[in-house]
Amino acid sequence: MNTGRVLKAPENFLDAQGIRQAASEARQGRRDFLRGAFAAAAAAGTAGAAHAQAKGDPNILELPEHSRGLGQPVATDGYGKPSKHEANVQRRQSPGLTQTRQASVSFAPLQSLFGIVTPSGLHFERHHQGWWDIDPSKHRFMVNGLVKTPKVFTMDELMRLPSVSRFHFIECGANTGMEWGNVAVPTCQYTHGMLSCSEFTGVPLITLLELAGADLAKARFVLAEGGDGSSMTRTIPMDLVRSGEVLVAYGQNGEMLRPENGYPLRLVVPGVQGVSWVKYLRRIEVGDQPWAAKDEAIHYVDLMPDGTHRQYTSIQECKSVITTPSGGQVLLDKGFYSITGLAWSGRGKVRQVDVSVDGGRNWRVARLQDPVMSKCLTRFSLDWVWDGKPAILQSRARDETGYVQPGYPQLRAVRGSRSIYHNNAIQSWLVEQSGEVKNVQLG
Ligand SMILES: Nc1nc2c(c(=O)[nH]1)N[C@H]1C(S)=C(S)[C@@H](COP(=O)(O)O)O[C@H]1N2
Ligand SMILES: [Mo]
Repeated sequence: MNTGRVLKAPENFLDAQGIRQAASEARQGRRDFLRGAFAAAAAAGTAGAAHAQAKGDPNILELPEHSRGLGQPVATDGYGKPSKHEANVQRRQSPGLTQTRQASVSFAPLQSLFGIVTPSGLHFERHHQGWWDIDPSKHRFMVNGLVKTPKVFTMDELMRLPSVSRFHFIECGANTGMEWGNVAVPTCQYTHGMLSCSEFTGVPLITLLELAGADLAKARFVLAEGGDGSSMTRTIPMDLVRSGEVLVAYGQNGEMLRPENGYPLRLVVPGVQGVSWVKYLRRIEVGDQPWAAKDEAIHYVDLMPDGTHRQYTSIQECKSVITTPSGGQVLLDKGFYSITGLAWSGRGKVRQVDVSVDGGRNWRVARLQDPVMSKCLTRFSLDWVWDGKPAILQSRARDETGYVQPGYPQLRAVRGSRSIYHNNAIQSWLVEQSGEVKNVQLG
């Protein structure tokens, strides 16, 4: 059985010519390697390709420099960095989107990640008015509105309180937005990369409301306000806050939040679209009706087929994507591959993921990797032997409420075709006979 080899998509995903060139070089390298191995086997009179390969390969025959020389001393810059061989693994801006310096987005390289956690330096970014590196000693957080005593907290005061740490995904409501128009951006970094998952640490918002003596009988909503120039404000239902899930967070993956992700304080609203996870959080107001702020009246609304705007769509519905093999990658051989990807639901745990390799005619149940957590990314995988013929790979997730991720025809039947936000349709990757993987949309 061959062990499937996937060519990592090169730096410039959009350059199809470059991808082809790199794939052909990689294949040529493999042919030369095998030819050398068989020649060595013939010369040595041994049988067995594995043994022969080992015989001819200088990478196993010769002691490398790192086994003979002196290694580097401990890192002097104090904060570790990835291997220089991983320089291709980066956040990227989509060439298909208009960017200004202040209103910008970068996408996480989902195709290069393992497990469920997004390294903080690769977390996607979405800034409505640029990012800041705020001095935590000057940052203040205020609670006001329907409270007995409006309160102002320093970071020290917040960080003295009992904290919790929880793993959750964050997904921008605009993730996969370009696929509404069947733009077919080339890689899963651009189709699904406004998605990340971290362990967040902070204080449940309900604790802070109680400290301020919030009128919990009257309170129905809170308004969260950010400290950057975009004056990001979002209404959040009290039910989510009451559950204890909403966090006023300062920690991300064991360290303080990164500046791009809201340092020193951000709201974590599990299951809800990214825009409500207000960064540089400076104020929570308790109220009894929604505020209809600019970020919820004109942005992140869904244009429905009947011409009305659906407001306050907040929960990110169940969704999944295959990250390997995915668009821009190249399968170099026939044979065994581990199809793998991510599934998530804003309504709880992922219960099952089905994978199809024939465009949805047949489905097999994928393995879910532990741990499977609520409102968190879940890693799935499925064994596959590629026969070298064109194949269409799809994944379809189901969550613990029984909701099943829709195909494009089902999604469009409900949502029409003029949306920008909240696209959770099944993604299809076409594996061509050449091994190249392309983004395609089925019916
Ligand atoms: N203060 C503030 N909060 C914000 C934003 C912003 O621009 N300013 N962007 C929002 C949007 S639209 C998203 S998707 C998430 C992105 O979070 P990230 O940059 O940490 O990925 O933050 C949200 N919170
Ligand atoms: Mo967003």
